[in-house]
Amino acid sequence: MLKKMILPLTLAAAILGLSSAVYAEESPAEAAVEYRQGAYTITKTHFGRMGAMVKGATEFNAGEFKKDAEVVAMMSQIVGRGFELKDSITDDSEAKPNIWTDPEGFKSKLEAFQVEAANLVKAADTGDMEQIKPVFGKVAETCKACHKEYRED
Ligand code: ASC
Repeated sequence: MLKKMILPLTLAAAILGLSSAVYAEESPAEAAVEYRQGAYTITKTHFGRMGAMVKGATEFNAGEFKKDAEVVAMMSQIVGRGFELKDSITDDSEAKPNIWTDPEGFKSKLEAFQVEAANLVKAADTGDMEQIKPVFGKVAETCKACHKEYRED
């Protein structure tokens, strides 16, 4: 009887072990870091597409530019959610602790990004690269300003 149980029990243990490895629970901090990195990856992708058009590395397409600007503006409203968990820093993270010790400063940098990203959508509506270019530069400055204080290089 006991012997008969060895195989099924071993199998059951193996399956449980496997599934707990596959569905390993992330810590809340790991989940927050992944959320932020996902949001910033999307932001960077669309910001990069616009940057290539601004530089003339790819041909300017007003419709695509507008869509990219809209995604960046949307992400600017979302990324802050990824910092809600206090001190959510892992080995993977480049976030600096002052995000949570200087929340007002961090918030003002985030809001500057939101304002300029929304302005870029308006500029994109003109379809005029001459009007878009300076506003794109302003958005880039808000990225840099926040990274300078709140991201490890
Ligand atoms: C990017 C990227 C940033 C910003 C910043 C703008 O494409 O990854 O962090 O633009 O360099 O100045």
